[in-house]
Amino acid sequence: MKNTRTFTMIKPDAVLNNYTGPIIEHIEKAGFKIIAMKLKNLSIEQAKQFYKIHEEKPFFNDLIQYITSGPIIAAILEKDNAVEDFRTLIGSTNPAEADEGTIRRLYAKSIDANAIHGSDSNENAEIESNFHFSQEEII
Ligand code: 3AN
Repeated sequence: MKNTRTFTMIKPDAVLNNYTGPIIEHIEKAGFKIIAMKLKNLSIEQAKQFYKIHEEKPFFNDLIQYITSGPIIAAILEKDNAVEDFRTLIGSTNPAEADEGTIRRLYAKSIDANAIHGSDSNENAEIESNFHFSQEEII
């Protein structure tokens, strides 16, 4: 994927707390264009595949249980320097360490329920986008 797209997922804690609207507004105000979006429940199998990179980690089972505990919103976003700028916008993995004004600082409760995901590289942005969307679903 070019340097102009990233993949995001608004996680179950944020969806269930009705933070979807404020988070999407925050993203759009930062200059990102939504080019694909859907609300869905992940199956256990899909969650394990999506987080395969973490399967050896001690928090893996909790992560799978959490991410399948309610609906997520998957989206593809477009902007120059999308991956890096979006990681800056969401803040550190641990919301307690996230900068003031970042999405995780504003809307996340804890490191394991941290409101939002953002791809960490152009390569992963492409893999994650293709995991959730077919070509026809992308504007
Ligand atoms: P990020 O989402 O900031 O890229 P990753 O990719 O390292 O963070 O981790 C993926 C997800 O795994 C995190 N969003 C978080 O939900 C969970 N996670 C990461 N590290 C921990 C940890 N030390 N304890 C519990 N959950 C964690």
